[in-house]
Amino acid sequence: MRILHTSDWHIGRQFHQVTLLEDQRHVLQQIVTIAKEQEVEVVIIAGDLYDRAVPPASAVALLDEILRQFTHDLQIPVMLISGNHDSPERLNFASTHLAEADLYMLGKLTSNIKPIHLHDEHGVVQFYGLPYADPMMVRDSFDHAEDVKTHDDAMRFLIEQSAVDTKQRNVLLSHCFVGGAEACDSERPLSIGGADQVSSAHFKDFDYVALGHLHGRQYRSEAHIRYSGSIMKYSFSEEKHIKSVTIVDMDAEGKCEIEQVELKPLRNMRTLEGSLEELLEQGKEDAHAEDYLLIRLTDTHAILEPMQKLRAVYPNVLHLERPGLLANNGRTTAQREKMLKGEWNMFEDFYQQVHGEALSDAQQDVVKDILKTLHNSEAS
Ligand SMILES: [Mn+2]
Repeated sequence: MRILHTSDWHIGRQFHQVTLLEDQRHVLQQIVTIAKEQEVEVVIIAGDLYDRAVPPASAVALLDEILRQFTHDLQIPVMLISGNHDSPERLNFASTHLAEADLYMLGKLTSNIKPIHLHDEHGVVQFYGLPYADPMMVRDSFDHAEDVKTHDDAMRFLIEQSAVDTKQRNVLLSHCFVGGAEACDSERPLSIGGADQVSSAHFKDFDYVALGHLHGRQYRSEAHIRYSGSIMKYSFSEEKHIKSVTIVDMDAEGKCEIEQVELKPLRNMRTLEGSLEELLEQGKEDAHAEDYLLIRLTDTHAILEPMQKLRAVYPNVLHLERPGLLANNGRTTAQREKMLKGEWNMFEDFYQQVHGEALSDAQQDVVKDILKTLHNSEAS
């Protein structure tokens, strides 16, 4: 059986007040194309379909459009679970009816965990989907679950309840944090202080484990226990990530061959460092000037409206850092003298930029007087 595993779509997410919907449509459309070209037999999505429990209408419309292309246009079954960003009840809406159309939306945990059966030429493959649930939700959903205190307890309990028939081939979908895995800045922690991690030992009865939650693609302890990673970069800490979907070929014995197919973003996320002058110059030649950028300006003097100047060549600068200024702005007593000079130099630069000429001698005296008065009143 050929499976396409993806997760962490986060449809409707904003990044530094910019909506990413167009970028998300671009990569989701690629996933539809990959599913078609690779002739996959099922698409599985391991949680965080939406970025928020109450997603904007435009996000709901985009998910609807993509799911329709899979299940209706291409006739590929889709199975998905909720993640910690999704609302279990909302994702579960009309799921019984949708299942009749091969769209399996497992939004909400129930006390009756039953696999979905899909068939290939070798027989049945059982797909177990565990919607995201914290320990309290597990205690509320089951009798006799009062001992479930941690996420690890919850996973052990849910797998026991699943009563997996190991004579069949089995696939698990889960949205969780497997111990020792590598996190990044765009994931919302499941709980504070490391109590959110689960052991990969719970997954021994499964031939493939499709994980969601962590946004960097990676596997844990064995190659078939893996995170597909998010569909695009959602923080600058993911700058070096390669985003992809995972294609899994499962043979008659349940052995898996794994391939990762890269996704190409509409706009990449990058960090640029240099002086304003250098960056403005290289921006003119930059074929990817539309990328989402974090810019670190190395200039040590004050600059008037640097963001506006940068956006003239790089329209999607989202964040600006001034390491050059920080280096100049130490606040120890020993550096007080230097700081006074720093303020003076900054004002000189500022005046020069606004008026296009330097301060006259008389103006210099006035500014120096003002600075002295300010510092004296601060000292007293
Ligand atoms: Mn996520």
